[in-house]
Amino acid sequence: MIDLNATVEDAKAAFTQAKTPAELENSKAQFLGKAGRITALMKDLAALPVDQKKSRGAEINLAKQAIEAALHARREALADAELQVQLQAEALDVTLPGRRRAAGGLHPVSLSTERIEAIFGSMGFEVAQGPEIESDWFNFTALNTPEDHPARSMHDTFYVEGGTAAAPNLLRTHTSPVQIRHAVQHVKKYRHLIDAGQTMPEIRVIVPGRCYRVDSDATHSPMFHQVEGLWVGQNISFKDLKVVYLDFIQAFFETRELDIRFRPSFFPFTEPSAEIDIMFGAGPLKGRWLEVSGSGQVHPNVIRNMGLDPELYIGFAFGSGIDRLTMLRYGVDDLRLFFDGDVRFLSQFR
Ligand code: 2U9
Repeated sequence: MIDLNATVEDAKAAFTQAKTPAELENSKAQFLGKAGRITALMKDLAALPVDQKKSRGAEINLAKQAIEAALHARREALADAELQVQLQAEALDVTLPGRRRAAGGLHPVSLSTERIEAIFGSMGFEVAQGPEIESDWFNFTALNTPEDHPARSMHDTFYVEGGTAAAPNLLRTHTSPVQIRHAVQHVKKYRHLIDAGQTMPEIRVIVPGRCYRVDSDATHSPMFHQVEGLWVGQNISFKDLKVVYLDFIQAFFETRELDIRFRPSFFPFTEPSAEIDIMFGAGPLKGRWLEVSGSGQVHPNVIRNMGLDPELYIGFAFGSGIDRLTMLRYGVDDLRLFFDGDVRFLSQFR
């Protein structure tokens, strides 16, 4: 008679040999399947005498249960092993530092613009904004620029669609048109005082913003940033321009060791006009005169275009390149770095 213990041991050994669930199911068939060894043992029962059938049947059942238990245990072991492999493959190191979102920061030109607004704000200047697409009247004509002035040529100015041949539209070449717009609004608001012979509150405004010119090299960009200032009243002179600009530029560069000088110049919108140079008394730029601004006393024709009488109102204006001031402040030697969008450069200003 076949040894049931040996059959159980054979089954256990075969199950242990099975390294995958598929191999295990094959082994199971050899013992518990239709053509398996337990089924064969059951069939043999029929040939036994009645008195042995019951006890042999019970023994076979016990053997079958032992094989089923071994099968079940091996199934669990294989499933466990599979899970372990999967867990290892998908393991997360929860102690790794998370991926932080890098903190953003303002562009150096924006940092300068905020500084400039704060400094002039402390001197009582308003900050005005206006359109970047301008009419030829606000950009040139109102600013006393002759019809045949070279700045109006298509070599220097970007003309855009939307105007007429007589009144073309363009990308503003400076922020001066915003000052004209601001002055016209201001004068309209105080017209009743002016007409009654009373004193109008002074116009004191700066206009920072983007400007456009057909120009491109290491020191010129087709889009650049300018700040222009305007102070108009009944008794505003070049002397006021000098103290305002000196105070501004010393605050901007955070040093009192900074001198300024005025050199005669020409602009259509100011008369007389001057370039403003600065010289540091210390630091890497010490001792060199650097041109940073144009300026002048507002031309009588421009005062008239604001709706004011140039016999009664007078003022000064200046215009500085914010990009250039920013280059000097941070020691940047190529203007194009401001417009490349390279994070390695920009992140230094965070
Ligand atoms: C009004 C009247 C006059 C603004 C002025 C300049 C001189 C000037 C340049 C400096 C460097 C432009 O960015 S830049 O290339 N600007 O030289 N700007 S006076 O004069 C005005 C403005 C508005 C109503």
